[in-house]
Amino acid sequence: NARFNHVKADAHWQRVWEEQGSFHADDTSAKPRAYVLEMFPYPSGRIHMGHVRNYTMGDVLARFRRMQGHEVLHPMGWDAFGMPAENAAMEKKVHPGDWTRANIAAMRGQLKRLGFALDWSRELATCEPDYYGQEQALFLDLYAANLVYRKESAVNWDPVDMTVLANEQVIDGRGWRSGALVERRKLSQWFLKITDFADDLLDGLKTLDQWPEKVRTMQENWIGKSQGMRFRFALDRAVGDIDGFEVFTTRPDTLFGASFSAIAADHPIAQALAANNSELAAFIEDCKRTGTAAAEIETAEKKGFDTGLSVTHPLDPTWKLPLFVANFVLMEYGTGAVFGCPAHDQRDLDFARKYALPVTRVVAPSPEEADAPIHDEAYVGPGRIVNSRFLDGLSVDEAKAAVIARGEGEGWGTGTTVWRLRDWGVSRQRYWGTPIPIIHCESCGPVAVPKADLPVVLPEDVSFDIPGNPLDRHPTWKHVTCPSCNAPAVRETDTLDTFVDSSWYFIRFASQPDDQPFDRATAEKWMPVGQYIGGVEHAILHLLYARFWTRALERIGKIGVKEPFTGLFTQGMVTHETYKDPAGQWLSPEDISNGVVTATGEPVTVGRIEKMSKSKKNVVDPGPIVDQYGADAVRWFMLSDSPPERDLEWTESGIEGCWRFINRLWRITEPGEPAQGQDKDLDRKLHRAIAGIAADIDALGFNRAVAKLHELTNAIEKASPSASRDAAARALVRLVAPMVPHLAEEAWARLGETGLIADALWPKHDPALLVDDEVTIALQVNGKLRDTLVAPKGTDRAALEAMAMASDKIVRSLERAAPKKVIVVPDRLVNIVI
Ligand code: ANZ
Ligand code: ZN
Repeated sequence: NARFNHVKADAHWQRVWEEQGSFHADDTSAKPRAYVLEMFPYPSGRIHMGHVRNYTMGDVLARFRRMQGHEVLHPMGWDAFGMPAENAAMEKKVHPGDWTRANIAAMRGQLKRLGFALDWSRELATCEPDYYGQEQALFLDLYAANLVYRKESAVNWDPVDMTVLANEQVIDGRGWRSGALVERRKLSQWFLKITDFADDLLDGLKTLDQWPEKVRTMQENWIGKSQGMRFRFALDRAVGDIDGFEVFTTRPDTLFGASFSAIAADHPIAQALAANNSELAAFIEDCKRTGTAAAEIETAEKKGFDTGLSVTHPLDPTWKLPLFVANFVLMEYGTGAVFGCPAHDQRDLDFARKYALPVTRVVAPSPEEADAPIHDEAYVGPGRIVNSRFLDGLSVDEAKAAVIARGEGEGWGTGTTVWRLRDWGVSRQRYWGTPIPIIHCESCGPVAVPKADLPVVLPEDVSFDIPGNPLDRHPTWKHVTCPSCNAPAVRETDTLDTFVDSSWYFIRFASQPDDQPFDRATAEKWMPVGQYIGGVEHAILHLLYARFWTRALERIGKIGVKEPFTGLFTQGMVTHETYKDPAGQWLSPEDISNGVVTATGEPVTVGRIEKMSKSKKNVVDPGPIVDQYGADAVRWFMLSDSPPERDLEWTESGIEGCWRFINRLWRITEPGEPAQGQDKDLDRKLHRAIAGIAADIDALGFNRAVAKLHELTNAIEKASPSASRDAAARALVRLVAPMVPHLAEEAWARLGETGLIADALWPKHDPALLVDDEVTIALQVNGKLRDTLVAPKGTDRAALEAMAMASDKIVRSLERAAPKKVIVVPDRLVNIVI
């Protein structure tokens, strides 16, 4: 059997592992624990190469930790709520639950065929009541602790589909499906008080030294702590009884660059003015049609309405600024009013150009640029203050402090700490999500569903034939009695943002009792996750929400952990060449044979190497590849070549190379007649590999570990028969086991070893064999380096002295002088004093 039979071996060992419960994590084990977790997948229908790469990395680490004697928790589950299931329901007329569960079944099968060392007994799906019911319980705990509240807030409303759209579903101001102009609407929505933890979330980042720097910076910027100011503008003419208003700024240093002030369309002053100004009223209506997404406000044309009023500059009573109502000022943010500084804010600059307002530079990167004109781009960089009277020459931060001090001294303004972070709006007007466990009663207001009545289960009998939220129009589901007064009442029909589901699943993996979200003591045995692995696309939201949720649970005494993930690794993407036909249409790799379009014989243009995506048709489905080459070859491919944080290009030749390597491993681990004799060189190579590969896997340097395994394999192949060679081949099986576990089990059994390699320990290395046999000795005369020599390690003093005296360079340096003293430090140096 010169060839490794992956078809047989894969199925066999996967069954054995399952039967023996090999990867069952034991809560009561006395061993040191390791919690290895990859971000759980959304059950879209198929496992893709990105999943394979992600889960292979986690699997190697999990298996390696087991070999190091750890009790490992390595679970898998499904982030199973969300929009695509509802889209499928609308398009294919299948129930979101049926669609999701079928996808889970298919993907579970695919994952199992890759032989991941997962504890399937802990599998969970967020769409099942046993999970989301416990999430509802946690939501109510947070509600009771005042970390949940309800507030009016603007949403993107699609007037044709009669539905709320997520920011991603608004494209150029229009609903992605209906194409209708999206409106801003106010709805009462549920919020989680993440801002309560802003400082702590920021501080905590400092402790996360096993997170990528990049991710920590992204979170820091997202939280966005800075110094700001609120101050009052006096109106030149009162509007009703309003004689001024407050503005909020993060750049008080630029106050001398002000050229206008602006208020939101729904600011009380704008509303009051619109009451007898139909033109303004029409403008306000128009403003409501801009979406709420920051990106959208950024790109929408800046429009304003000149109220004819003006305000007084707080640092100069003779200086008047015109007052506009502007579409880019939001009522929900700050005070709903701003001063505009076109030179240093892009929105203000666009606005100023449109309405011919002055543009004055007040920050310059260098003294020479104090009067450098501003063209199309606002200057938002660092520098010193110019054209600003008493602020001239100060840095931006010094000037901020100076203006705040002046405002506070004179009583027209106050400094504030400002956060970019907003509270987390979790209400979604969707069916396929966790029902928010609240009942609205006319007399009692919002009332928590009693815990005994949880879970609030989603009704199955819903239709997606007409737009809107099926929970809302369900004939009976929402009609209940008020838990506190028994009057007729209605359920909340909003469901939770699916990011809530993924904010605590890692705790539920650690402990999943039936009667509560988790058992504190058991959860704490595993938590925090030692190594979390996933895509960098989750660098901000998911990771921040999970950090928040864990802190919130800590605050209410549910768990003694604040940071959920000690180590974080963000892996690169899997890429592939792209192809086009002569008409410029994307072609999938399957449409091509021998460089031409199979169907037509037309030539194929090979395009750039890009992330696998459906739109570019460069997706390679792992399923058939696993059939053809086996799980181990695919796993090996995922670990080879590229560092794990970089992109990895999928190629046919690459996977073939992996398959050939698997077969080489298979051949050199074949037992033969035991050979005699020692091969010191091979011994040393083996022990270096044992230590080196362990260090590489520890540092998630999988490609480096793979390179070392190639080297060792070459060395074993080249070595003549010896006891050392037999031992090296035997050890090799253990060294490759985390990466190619099916081959390793098969080879292990063939070598006559008892037990599974899944239960075997990592080989021990002999530290003595890691050290070099030869050392470089420094040769000095009066402490000055004159020459070096290479000597066997442990060479004695007399021999070293003799070798030094024989050096030409030393002889020349001595200039015939007689040595007074010779100092020899074995393995290090010889110093001749003259
Ligand atoms: C004057 C100024 C000068 C500003 C300058 C910026 C640059 P971030 O950093 O995103 O928090 N702003 C304040 N309230 C607003 C609102 N309700 N709607 C729209 N914009 C508003 O943004 C803070 C800045 O956004 C504030 O600082 C304010 O413009 C504007 F060179 O004040 B600034
Ligand atoms: Zn009531």
